[in-house]
Amino acid sequence: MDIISQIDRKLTQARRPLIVIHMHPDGDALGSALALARILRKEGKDVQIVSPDAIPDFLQWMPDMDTVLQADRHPDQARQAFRQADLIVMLDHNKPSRTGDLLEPMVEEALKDKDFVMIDHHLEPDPRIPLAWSLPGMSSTAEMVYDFLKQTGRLQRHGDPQTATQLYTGIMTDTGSFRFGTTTGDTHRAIADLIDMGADNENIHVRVFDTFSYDKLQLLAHALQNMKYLPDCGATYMVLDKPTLEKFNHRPGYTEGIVNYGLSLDGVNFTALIKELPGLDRIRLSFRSKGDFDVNRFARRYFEGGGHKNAAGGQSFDDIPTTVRRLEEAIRQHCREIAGK
Ligand SMILES: [Mn+2]
Repeated sequence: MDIISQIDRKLTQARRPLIVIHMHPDGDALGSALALARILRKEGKDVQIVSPDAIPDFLQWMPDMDTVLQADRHPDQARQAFRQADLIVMLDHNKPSRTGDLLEPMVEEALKDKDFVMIDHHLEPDPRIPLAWSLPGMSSTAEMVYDFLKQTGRLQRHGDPQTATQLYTGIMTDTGSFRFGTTTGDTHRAIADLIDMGADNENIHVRVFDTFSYDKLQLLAHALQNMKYLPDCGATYMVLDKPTLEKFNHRPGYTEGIVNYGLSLDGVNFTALIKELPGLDRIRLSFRSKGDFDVNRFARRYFEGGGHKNAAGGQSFDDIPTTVRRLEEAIRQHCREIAGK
């Protein structure tokens, strides 16, 4: 039996599936989880989505968002949800550690005696999950969930404008509005189908991209004003330290998308964003690239991270000046490679 049929059977048998997503959830994690949950609820299942932490403001509007349990605010309810679940569904992440310090032990505990399935597009899925449908070449987990729901006939039976909106948002956000290299004809065919099903594409773009607060726009301006440019390497990077983020009243999701501006400069093939988020014991880094330079490998090698070829994340336990120095050294190491010379 192929993996889709096996996952289909597990979901059909489950009565209380729990869908867990990664920390700092993005449009893809939430879109995939909300759509799958909505369809499974129509099949009479008692579904719980658990998010490790807060939902960014620009995604709050998504249909059914009030059904998501935020674990850092309700840890006891999260614990209870894990105990009660008869199937754990990992979406848009490849290993339990991606769920953060609070949820990881709950996921690990569940691994001992509960069934698991995973649908994900990150490299190297945890080998302890036997029913892992992992396609690292895919644009998004939402496109995989679309394929899954379509191939199992669920989307045709239960799909509605809300499901279409959830999946559309997931695919749109993870493809940079259908422009990254992972966007295929199949991606566009899925999107066309979702628009036919009632996804209001214009409205979704407005809600995700044109709802900045004044503070967030000022934060972006600050980041751009202070961008470092290494023209000989075709690289840029930006730094948002804690005082800066606090000055602009940082909220979850505020730094979303800022990193992409570093790549919009002509001739630049690599960019990084260094973030010293308030309340976190480490510095987070985001990496983006155009073309051949592999930021997944870069993130793994220098900053204990990973992700995709053209979009990845990492972390640093050093302070800002040391992290900046390490980043510059790493960029210099790969200068010619990044510049494509
Ligand atoms: Mn994703």
